[in-house]
Amino acid sequence: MSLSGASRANPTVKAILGGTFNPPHKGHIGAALKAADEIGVNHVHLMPCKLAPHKSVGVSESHRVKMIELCAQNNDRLIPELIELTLPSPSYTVKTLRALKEKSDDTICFFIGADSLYNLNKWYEWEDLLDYCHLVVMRRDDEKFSPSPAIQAWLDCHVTNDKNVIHAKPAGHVVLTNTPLFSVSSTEIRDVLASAATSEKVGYAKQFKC
Ligand code: DND
Repeated sequence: MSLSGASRANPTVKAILGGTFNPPHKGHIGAALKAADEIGVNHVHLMPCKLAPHKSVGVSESHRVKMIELCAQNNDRLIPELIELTLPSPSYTVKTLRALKEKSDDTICFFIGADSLYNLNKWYEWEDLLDYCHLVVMRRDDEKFSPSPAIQAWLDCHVTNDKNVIHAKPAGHVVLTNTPLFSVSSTEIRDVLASAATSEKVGYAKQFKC
């Protein structure tokens, strides 16, 4: 890991949205770009997992990567981050963050939706996540964030309203953003595409493409 004085004094903040991305959609991209705006970061790295730790994925890794690359081609604020394809499976986020920190001293802001926050205590070594990153949480289905008491207790220790902390400290904080609600999910898109006729599929894909 590089610990040069220059990079510590003026660290680069790298925003990463990890996902299964089956498929990626406007909810992922729209919310992530708004969250990036809120914390004052221009680019968002889209990081597809190799093998999801928590669900089975019925589409190939190469197909999901291709979709991420198409998103990045359509928007120069988006950059593919393919490190998880090179790491052992399943893609545990804490292990990925460690690997990223081995490569670079960048401050990492790991973006998650509120639904991921509510399940965070099921993630592998979840209480170590903030050793390596800040977590930036995007709204999902509700204006408010309403986690379980266990997550709320943890959140109370780490949440900050000061978004400048992201740029001043290397890790350890949670930011709850004011991103608008994007009521779309990969599950919904898969369900519609599975049942739609070809012409409807094209229209629906256009509606939700990034
Ligand atoms: P998902 O399968 O939820 O991704 O995985 C998200 C990340 O969590 C990936 O990097 C996983 O490897 C990691 N994870 C999950 C579970 C366990 C562990 C790690 C572990 O280490 O044990 P999706 O493609 O479904 O969604 C990507 C992100 O976008 C999620 O955080 C989701 O909440 C969010 N999202 C939205 N945010 C705002 N508005 C919407 C959204 N739709 C999805 N409409």
